Amino acid sequence: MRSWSGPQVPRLEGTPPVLRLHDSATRELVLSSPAETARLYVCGITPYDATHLGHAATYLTFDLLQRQWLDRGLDVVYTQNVTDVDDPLLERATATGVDWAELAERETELFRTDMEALRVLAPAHYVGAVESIDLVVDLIDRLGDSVYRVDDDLYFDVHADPAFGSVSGRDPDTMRQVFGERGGDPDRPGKRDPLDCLVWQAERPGEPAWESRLGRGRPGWHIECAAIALQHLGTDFDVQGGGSDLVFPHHEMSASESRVATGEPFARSYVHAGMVGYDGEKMSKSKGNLVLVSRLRESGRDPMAIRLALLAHHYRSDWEWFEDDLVAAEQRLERWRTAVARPSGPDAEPVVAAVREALSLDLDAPAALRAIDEWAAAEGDVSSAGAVVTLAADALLGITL
Ligand code: 5CA
Ligand code: ZN
Repeated sequence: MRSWSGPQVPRLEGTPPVLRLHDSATRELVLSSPAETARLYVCGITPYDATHLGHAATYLTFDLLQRQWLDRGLDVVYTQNVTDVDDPLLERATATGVDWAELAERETELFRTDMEALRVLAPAHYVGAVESIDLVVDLIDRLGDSVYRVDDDLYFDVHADPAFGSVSGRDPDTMRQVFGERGGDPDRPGKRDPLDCLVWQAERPGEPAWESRLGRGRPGWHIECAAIALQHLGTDFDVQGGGSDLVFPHHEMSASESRVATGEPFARSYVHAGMVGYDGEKMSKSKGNLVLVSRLRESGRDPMAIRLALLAHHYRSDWEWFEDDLVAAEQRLERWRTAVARPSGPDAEPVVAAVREALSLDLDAPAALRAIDEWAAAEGDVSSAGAVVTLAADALLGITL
């Protein structure tokens, strides 16, 4: 699948402090110190509707993370998938009378355009489920005896993985409940364990299917991400990322499947962004309570203000979107732009250090923004300061002033 063209990230002088990130698996801050290359997998969209601010906030989180690694002189290999065949996509296509593949292509294109506008760094590998079917089939083969049939469908036996449960830390009862709420089928007769997940779904009437040695069918969701991540990053990569709605079952299952197939750890850390709400509920395509990036752009809102509005919330918090957030971000952007355009300002070195410090501690963007606010509100006589702050806002926050 074609990626988008992300921005170039300028290099800054000096060295940032060590980077700490919250890992969902250990529920602790862990050191992120890849040797030379940082490897990142982020779960991509299911393209049946346009990008909303919740998606954008999640992708911005991992954009900030990459900028942290880049600031430390590391190379980043970033892989993201597109779930371009799955139940919600097929249901939407049927309900609206459009071809599922056309719907997926159209919404993926809109997503790319939104990401470009928001200056989100592009993945090196942007990979669809459909183009990865052979990878999925190979990975299912590697699962050996841990895969079994229910009718013509294939399931993964979660008991094959002694470490099952280690990503989410949830107990079996909670897992069972959440599994049912998030696309799983705990009550299907014939499964060894209610939590066992589908890896290959045999062809259903009227649905797309692909020929394979497993029979005609299509990939399960979790194995799709496991296969794509392993192919493009290998095992034991640095960070598996996504929104917190993916901790269980999605990231739990992908990690388990991968561990059983390879005998190696999947990711070193699991990093999750909080959920953005709107009108009192999680913003979601299925509920339809959406604020779309593309609509805001069409109505003339500056993408940099949208970006700033999202960065004003810590990535791990759940928060609700209000129109005022964008107004406040527009005012902040205006203050910053005025401040960097002054003939001189306060020394930039302390503010760059403060921004780095904030982001190094679990990507605390709100604290980073406050540091620039303070610089912008103060007076000083350093003539290069505006240019340095402009460069730092670009490199570390992705904001062009
Ligand atoms: N295709 C799968 C992942 S493999 C999927 O979850 N697609 S999605 O389109 O539903 O979501 C895309 C990304 O946005 C996921 O990382 C998801 O966790 C995140 N996301 C979805 N809704 C929200 C929200 N309201 N707030 C923050 N992030 C969200
Ligand atoms: Zn995924």
